[in-house]
Amino acid sequence: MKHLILGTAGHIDHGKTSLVKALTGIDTDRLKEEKARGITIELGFAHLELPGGLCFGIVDVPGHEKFVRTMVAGVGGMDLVMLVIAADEGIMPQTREHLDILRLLGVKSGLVALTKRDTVEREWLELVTEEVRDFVAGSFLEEAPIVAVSSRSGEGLGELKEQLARLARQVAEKRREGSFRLPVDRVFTVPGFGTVVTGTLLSGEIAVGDELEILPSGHEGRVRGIQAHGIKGDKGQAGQRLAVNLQGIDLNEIHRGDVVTPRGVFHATRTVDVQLDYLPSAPRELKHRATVRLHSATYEVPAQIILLDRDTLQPGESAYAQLRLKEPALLLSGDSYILRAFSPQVTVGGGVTLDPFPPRRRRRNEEALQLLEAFGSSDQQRTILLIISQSLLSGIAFEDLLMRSGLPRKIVESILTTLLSAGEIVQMARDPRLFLAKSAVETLKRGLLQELSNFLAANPLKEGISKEELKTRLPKRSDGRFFTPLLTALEKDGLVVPDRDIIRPAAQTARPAAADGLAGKISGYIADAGNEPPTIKEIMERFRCDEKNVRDNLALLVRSGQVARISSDLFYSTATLDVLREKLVALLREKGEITPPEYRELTGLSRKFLIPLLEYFDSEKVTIRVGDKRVLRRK
Ligand SMILES: Nc1nc2c(ncn2[C@@H]2O[C@H](COP(=O)(O)OP(=O)(O)OP(=O)(O)O)[C@@H](O)[C@H]2O)c(=O)[nH]1
Ligand SMILES: [Mg+2]
Repeated sequence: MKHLILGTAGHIDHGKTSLVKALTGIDTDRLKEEKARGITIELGFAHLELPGGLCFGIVDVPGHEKFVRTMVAGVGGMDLVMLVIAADEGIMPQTREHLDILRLLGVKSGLVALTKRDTVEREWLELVTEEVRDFVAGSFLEEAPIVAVSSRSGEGLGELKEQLARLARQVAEKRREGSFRLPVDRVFTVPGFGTVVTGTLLSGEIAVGDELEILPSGHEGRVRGIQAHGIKGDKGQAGQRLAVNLQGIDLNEIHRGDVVTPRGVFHATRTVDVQLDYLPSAPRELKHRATVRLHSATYEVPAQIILLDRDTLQPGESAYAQLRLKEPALLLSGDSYILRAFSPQVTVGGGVTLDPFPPRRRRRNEEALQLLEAFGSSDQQRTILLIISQSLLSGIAFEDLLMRSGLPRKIVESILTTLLSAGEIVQMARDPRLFLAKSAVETLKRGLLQELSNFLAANPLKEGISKEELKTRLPKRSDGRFFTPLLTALEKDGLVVPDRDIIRPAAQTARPAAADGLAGKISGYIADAGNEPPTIKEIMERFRCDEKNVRDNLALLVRSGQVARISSDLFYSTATLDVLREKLVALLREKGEITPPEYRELTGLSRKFLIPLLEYFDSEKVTIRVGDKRVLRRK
């Protein structure tokens, strides 16, 4: 069975509801007020089966200009439309406005029903038919059948059904794959069952027991029961009108305009980039920052318009724009919307959502416009690549890519495979999968190499940087999870060499400080000075270098074991120190204890060297101080 949604549209009193009743036997005007006033106020629902396995859910909309917002909510799921024009009155204001709305909301197929056939003469009918032909020229109804019918006499109904069946066979059913979206058009309670919502399922499949989430509120519940066209079932599929009984959701927690979705799949947004068509019939130019009412699916929300590449938009022009919504709403890439002015309350434009989660950027940004162009074209690979490359150094996760692109999972998967094997993008993490553009990976790699060389320049005697330290030097806008794969890539490129927890540059064989031989000279200078080695200052003066350089070289000599650090300002050659230590130990073995003057006598050292040396030997656990004497420390 092929499931499609057939909708009505057209001016008030032109016979939409009567036509639905004539086709289905169902009177969709249920409300007392509708009966009393003879007009449709709320959306009406019926269903019709036609030979050849065709099942239509029918949505009957109100024609009154006060209820255009209700009409818009009804258009959301329509696959086919019957634009109803009364033969006696012809084209009227809401005939025009409804056709604009159908067009902007992306309805692709339908026909014109010239109703009240019984009230006009043949010549008049021909005249009106001509007028209608002109009216629909250039729209999706340009080639559509125009069928004259009378709901009163039944004339033309047979042909109408035939034409509907013919069109229905050409229309593709809604996407059954993907996650379900059910925009709510009615909410009520059924005693003993609780909250029930109705709507047209836009995509996917919904089944009894499914865990669900209401967007944008985030309330969570479960599907308790489903009815399609009044018949109970365990599931509903895209293109069907459904009544869904919700468990765990109170009546006051869900309203028309909300969307029922699986739990944790979609996110509402407050900013969207769109393609905007401003209608030729709009009463005045559209200014940057103007506020209008946005309608999509079954909701409406005030939105400010940011014109991305100009300051005003004239009636009849199109542009890229950003819509900043006053409240969050679910809007996916590819979703249509319309815009209505606050005063006068008329439809002024609409179009298609391109980027539902645009990054913050300035107006007139070339990259933004490029991405929107890609979104608008059918070049899905380019769109995905631009999204990834414009996510710069932070990259983007697979699920976010799905949300952002609005493309089916399978397609995104296969595009990613192509881009990965072409080397245009790189997968940087597994769970969740994170992707970076090749250029971003190169930038990050270069950045790490630069950090490594900055570090070595500041610490000339170190051989490399610790992994930990290098990781903290990743750019803030990047992601810590990228560090390991970046490092692995640098190793593979032969640019760095890991040495346990230290990362060394591969090219560097000789250490920078040793290269100019300064360390060797200092070492020789200290060794030659014997028991009374030079101060830091003296070394600086001797070799005409700054203190940092001297200290770095001393640190290197200490590490290599040529020199020993006695205090912050006193360095002995290790050979000299060994002799001094031996003398001290020998004397202590002999005498048991020693005072500083006795040690001075033994070595001939001045006080300047003596005290730090004795303290050094204490700290080295050779000696231990007892009062003003030293004794050997025993184990
Ligand atoms: N003679 C004649 N009258 C019709 C025909 N179809 C509808 N009418 C009458 O036109 C009036 C309006 O019909 P509806 O079907 O309520 O019109 P509608 O387009 O649904 O109106 P709204 O929903 O309020 O926009 C009613 O009095 C109908 O009886 C028809 O084919 N012939
Ligand atoms: Mg009606």
